[in-house]
Parts: sequence; structure tokens; C-alpha cells
Amino acid sequence: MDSITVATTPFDDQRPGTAGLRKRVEVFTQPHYLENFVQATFNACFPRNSTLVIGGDGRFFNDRAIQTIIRLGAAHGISRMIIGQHGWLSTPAAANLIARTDADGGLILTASHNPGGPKGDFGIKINVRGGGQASATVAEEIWQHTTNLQSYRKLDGPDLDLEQVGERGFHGMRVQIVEPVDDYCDMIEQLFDFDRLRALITSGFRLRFDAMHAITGPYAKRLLEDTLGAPAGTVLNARPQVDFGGGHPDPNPVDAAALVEFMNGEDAVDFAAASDGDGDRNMILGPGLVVSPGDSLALIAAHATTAPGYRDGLAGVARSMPTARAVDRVADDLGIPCYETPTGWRFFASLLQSERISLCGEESFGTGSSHVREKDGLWAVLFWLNIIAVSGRSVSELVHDHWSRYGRDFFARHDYHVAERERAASLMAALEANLPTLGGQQAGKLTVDRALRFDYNDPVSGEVTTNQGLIIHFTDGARAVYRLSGTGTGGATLRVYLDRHVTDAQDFDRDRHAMLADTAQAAVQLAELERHTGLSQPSAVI
Ligand code: G16
Repeated sequence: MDSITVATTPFDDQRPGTAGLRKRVEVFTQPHYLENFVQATFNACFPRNSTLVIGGDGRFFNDRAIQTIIRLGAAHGISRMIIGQHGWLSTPAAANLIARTDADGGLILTASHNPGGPKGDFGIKINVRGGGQASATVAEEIWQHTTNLQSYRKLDGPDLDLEQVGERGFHGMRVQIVEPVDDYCDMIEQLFDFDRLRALITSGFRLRFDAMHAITGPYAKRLLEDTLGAPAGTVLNARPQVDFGGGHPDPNPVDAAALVEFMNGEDAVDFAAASDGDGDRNMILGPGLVVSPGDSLALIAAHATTAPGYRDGLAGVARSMPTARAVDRVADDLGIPCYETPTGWRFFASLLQSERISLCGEESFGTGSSHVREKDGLWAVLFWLNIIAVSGRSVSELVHDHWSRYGRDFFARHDYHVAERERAASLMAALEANLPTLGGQQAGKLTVDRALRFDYNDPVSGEVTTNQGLIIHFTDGARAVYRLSGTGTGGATLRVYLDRHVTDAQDFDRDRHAMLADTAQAAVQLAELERHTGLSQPSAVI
């Protein structure tokens, strides 16, 4: 087989965002597009003789992209590639493999929770040694390489068989095809009390897990059904499909509405959960109850030491800035530090790596810990089951116990899909310019206490990241946060996050949207949202 050098011209839209490069499939499948980005990534961070982990969530183009990456890698002089069988690896499983094999990093082929299929999205996450996502500095270097790449080298010839597990040579590169689930399950089994979990699950406790036709199906079947003894069929939509069954594989009340409806109905089981396209997000439900991501993080923090892997306690915790502040109260109680980071898992990875924190989470249904450098959907599910098994309390009892002790943080996210990016950008610019004048201003029933722009100074690397969202604090303690999504592939999504803490138990079971209505109205008014975006209603309320 020959290696050929292909002349190319740079693409001008390959700047990695919050989690790698995400584009529509039709963009990624243009001639040279994938090759350019992968070669730029190699040039920036994976020199000759690197070892890489490769795998993806099984979405459309996953298989073809892997074959291209293998050919580029062999021509570039990558010494070893560890690839998930069928081309599959969930994001946390890939992060685990990178750490366990001491690889230099990995490429995870996924656009996460974004829809898949020929008309859907494709993406590449770039993870570095230790398993965490590339830093902003590395992302910037990759971007620089994409802007001046003139050629790449690629092997010509037949595809590599991704079905046969085992090690083989491929034109000077060693390729190891690994069973995608084994290592991840070995790691997870060290963290939780599997005997207790098995006892709970075989005692008649009823659960359901919706894999949303995405990558967690095989992992959840192995863990919940094969290992812990849940009845066959506990895992729904378990077979990964290239288009995720036509759905939007995001575990939230809107995109997993069927599961929410089921848990609100008469046949509700004791516990339900769902995960996303690449297996790093989670949603936890009890009968009639969706646990908000901020509460889930706080509750795991409060009960952490009941799980074997966390017996020695937590070094610290972190949440992304827009996430409701429930975990702050637990950290305060435990006397451990609580960090507030920008959105993007890489900021947590830095704190995890330096052992400043052992647990973190974010409003977009991501929770994780020091066990891997990515968020991990199934890990959160097992943590919850472990808490239920040890405490003997139901999901609803646990949540209510928590609120009784710390108060409830109501939270909602209002997403506005704005067709023209400029309109969303102009809203943010105008609001930022107005921040100094907002203090004391009345907006509906609320008064602004203070307003600020969120900039972040990474305490580990010293890296400063500016412009990570705008925050308005109201005098009643509520907060509105404005931020532009970094993971969309068309137009812009303005996210408006609302949170409000209440301590009166009479309010705990009230409707969260009603409890946040005044905050939402004030947020719309202060940002002149309708004038800037032309939208009178959010496109989605999460
Ligand atoms: C990625 C990051 C998350 C982040 C999310 C934000 O998630 O890994 O840390 O919270 O993006 O998305 P947006 O910028 O759209 O608000 P994922 O699951 O898409 O990889």
C-alpha cells in the first residue's frame, strides 16, 4: 500500500469549540475536510510515535471517519492506535482507555447529544494524555494549523477490519482492536458496592434506562442487566443506531419526554435514567420527578462517602457557572472548596488532574469525578443506585431530605435558537455594555443587585478565559445568566439560565417554571431579548 501526499487548501471554519469540532455531516464529508482537521490535530499535538485511542458513538460517518484516521495516522507515523471494536467507544470509556493505556491522547468521534444521520451532525473531540479534553491553548494551536495546512499524507488501499478483536500491524503502525465495554466496566466496578447494588436490583426494585439508540446501550446492558441482574429489557433503545432512531439523543425533559411521561404515569418504576449520544450525560428520575442536574450533583456530593470509591471523602467540588448553586451549600457544610468554572468539561479536567476536586457537574446533565477526565452518564446512574441501596430511601425521599436540609435551588434553562448569529452576538454585546448601569434597576417585580461578566482564571494553569457569560444577580438572591452555546452547528443558540434558592418547605413542591416566572420575565426585559432576536418565546425550555 502506498502513502500518497495530497495537496489541499485550508478550511476557514475549523476552530474547535466547547468540545472539539462539530459540524453538519455534509460539511464533514466534503473532500479533504476531515483529513485537514485530523492532520492539523496531529501536527499540533500528536507527533510521530504517539499512541492514540480512537472510537466513537456509532453515528453516521463514524465508520468511514475511522478508516480515514487510520490511513492518516499510519502515514503520519503514529506508532499505535487502540480502537474500539465496531469503531465504538463512549466518551467516558475512551477517556478511561487513554488513562489506562497511558496513551498520548485520543480522537472521539461524536457530536455528543446533537442528532445523527446523513442530515445530522458529526464531530471530533480531542482528548489528551490522562483522558481530558484538549485545553483552550491546544485548541488554539490546532486552529492555527488548520489555517495554513497545505497537504496531508494518507495511505491508499483496503480498509482495516474493525470487527476482529486483537492486535495486528498496519503499515508500520500497531493497531489494537479492543472490546469497547470491558475496561470501562472493570473500572466502574471498583467504585461502587456491586453486592449491594445486586441485592437492591434483585429485590424487586424496578428500574429503567433509556440509551436513546446511542452508545450507552451496550454498556448499560452489561452493567445493569448482565452484571447486576436487572431483567432483560430494563435497558431501552439499547442498540446504537447511526441516526439514533431519528431522535435527538439528549437526556433532558424535552428530548427524553417519553421517559418523563412514563415516570409521570401509573406504571412508573422506582428509578429511571437516560444518557446521550456519546454516553457522557445523564438524567435521573423518580416517579413523578426529574432530578435537576444541580440537585443531582449536590446530592451525590452529600452522600459521596457511602460509595467505596469515595470513602475517603472529596477533595473539593466544582460546578459550571450557569449551574444552580446547590452543591455550593453542600461544600460549605463539608468544609471543602467549591470552584465555579466556565462551561466546558476541560475546565473541570484541569481541577481534577491537580486533585483540587474529586466531583463536578453542570446544568447540561453532565456529572463526573476523578475516576475519568470526562463526564460520565452511567457512572452517575450507578452512583444514584448506590445511594439508594445504602440509604434505603427512594429518589423522592432523598431529594426532599436534601431540600429540607439545604433548601431547594429551582433551575430552568430557556434556549433561543436565533437563525442569524449576528443578532445573538449583538444582544450579548449590548447587554455587556449595559452591565455597569443595571445595579438597582427594576425589572418587573425584581430589582437588580449587581451584574457582571464572567471571566475565569484557571487556578492550576493560570490560563485566563474571558467572556464566559453574563450574570445578573437580583436582590431576592435569584440569578439570570446569558451565554451563547458552543456546540451548535447552525445559527446561534442563546441560553438564558435561571436559578432561585428557596428555604420555605411549602415552596419545595411548587412548579419550577412558576417559581422562576418573575426571574424569566426580568431576564427577557433587561436584555431586550425580543428586540434583538425577534423571538417572543424561548425555542426550548429545559
Ligand atoms: C459539551 C461540553 C460540556 C458543556 C457543553 C455545553 O458537552 O463537554 O462541558 O457543558 O458542551 O454545551 P453548550 O455550549 O451548547 O451549552 P457535550 O456533551 O456536548 O460534549
